[in-house]
Amino acid sequence: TPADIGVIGLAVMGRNLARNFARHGHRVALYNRTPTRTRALVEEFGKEGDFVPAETPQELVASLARPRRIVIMVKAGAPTDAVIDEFVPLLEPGDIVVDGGNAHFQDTRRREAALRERGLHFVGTGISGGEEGALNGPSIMPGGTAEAYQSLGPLLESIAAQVDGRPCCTHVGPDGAGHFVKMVHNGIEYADMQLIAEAYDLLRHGAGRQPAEIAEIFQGWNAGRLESYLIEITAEVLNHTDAETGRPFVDIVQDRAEQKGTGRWTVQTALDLGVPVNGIAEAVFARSLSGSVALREAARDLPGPTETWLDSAASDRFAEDVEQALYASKIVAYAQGFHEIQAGSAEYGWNVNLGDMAAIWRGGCIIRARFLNRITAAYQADPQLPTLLADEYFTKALGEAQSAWRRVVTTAAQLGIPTPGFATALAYYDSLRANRLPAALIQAQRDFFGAHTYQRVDREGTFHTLWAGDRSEQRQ
Ligand code: NBP
Repeated sequence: TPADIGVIGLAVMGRNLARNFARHGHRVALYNRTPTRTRALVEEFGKEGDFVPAETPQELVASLARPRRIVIMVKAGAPTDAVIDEFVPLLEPGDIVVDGGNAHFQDTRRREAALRERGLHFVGTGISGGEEGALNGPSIMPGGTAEAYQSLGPLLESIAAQVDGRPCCTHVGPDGAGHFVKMVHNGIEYADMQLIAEAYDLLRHGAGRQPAEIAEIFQGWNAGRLESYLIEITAEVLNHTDAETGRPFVDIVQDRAEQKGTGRWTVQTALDLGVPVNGIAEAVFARSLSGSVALREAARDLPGPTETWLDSAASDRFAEDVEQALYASKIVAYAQGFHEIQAGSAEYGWNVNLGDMAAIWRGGCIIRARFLNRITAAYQADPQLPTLLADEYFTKALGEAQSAWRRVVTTAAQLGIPTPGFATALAYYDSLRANRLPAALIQAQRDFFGAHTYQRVDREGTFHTLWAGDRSEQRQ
């Protein structure tokens, strides 16, 4: 019997995805450039399901039912193009090529257009959840045509994480939509991690709590509205003791955060679209700053405040304030990410359903969290909502949190503890709220030095003041 699906690229992700398909009763054809990986998979996990190993691309293609469905799971970039070029000549119109790697959505748009010319479906698919998710149920964000999804959807939905009986997989939209949404998902993940790290830092260095005590606080938060995978694993990390030194594990890890690039893409794309994603940008910059060894070394002796700890009474209250600040800042970061998806969807004509995106992130992926239900509800109530902050539930939550949030940002500044994520989220909130922004002054400055013109609050038209002359106003 022919195979239901083929998986190309059997490193950690491809291997686990192939096993996941097989465990769900699908017959899975396997191919990897280096055949030892293919053989190892069958040897170790052959009993888990129905595998058809292939040693050449031709063999893989010949083993598949039509229309053929193949999932490419290789390193993003040039390797993905190499694999596409190798397989495309062997395929026939109607066949479906899925790229499950972390491709840039513009690459996906290019590849989709090229394969469409040949009558092939190209489905750029975001897959989140890492190694573990790939095996036990990831969150899956497929782009491409609706026709391709009809054939592919049931297979992907069967291996996706399930929450409340619903698979964490849905057709996101045409061409690059799936990879765009995955990119923003990762950007939000950066922001979420940064905010959690700041909360830890404040409790550790402001309230004087030890890592194990902070783990307990996080466990408490995880029983409430902040319940999420990231809070849960944070508590586990903080509870972990280094076997060698007996010290808290968090203290023996070098304080330099690395990055693979999807956070940077999210910010670069936001800049191109003109969408303010301050929280995500600060998170990317915070990682860059942490890794700037020479910069930090050169600045180590800069003076700080004299007051550096809270007294114990204040520190008890402070933990509650930090919970409020974290929730509020997290809402802002997600609002910015969803704004970017909305803008990308409008720019490229994808018609992405924002509420569905929050729904398929409820399981399988790194940012899975209880409060995503609230985002789905917000977009169900108003699919055109200009910002999540304007949704009734979120407006209320932010209103309740704002005093504590302000206290946290103020205290952090007084104690000299950097909280770029909390601070920029609050600045975004206050900027959106403002009746008048000082942008009026900036526009006036631009008119002064560059005759860039301005519009008036009291009548229509475009104006310029003759700053170097008699300062009379001209209508343009
Ligand atoms: P890697 O990203 O480490 O890629 C290794 C695979 O790519 C191997 O199968 C390798 O074959 C193959 N490959 C390379 Br490299 N160059 C090739 C070429 N020119 N032709 C054919 N095959 C080539 O694997 P991974 O960590 O499993 O990730 C796979 C994809 O999934 C990536 O795009 C990644 O960004 C994405 N992703 C990863 C995670 C995660 O948590 N790791 C999560 C979500 C998405 P070989 O065995 O012959 O060298």
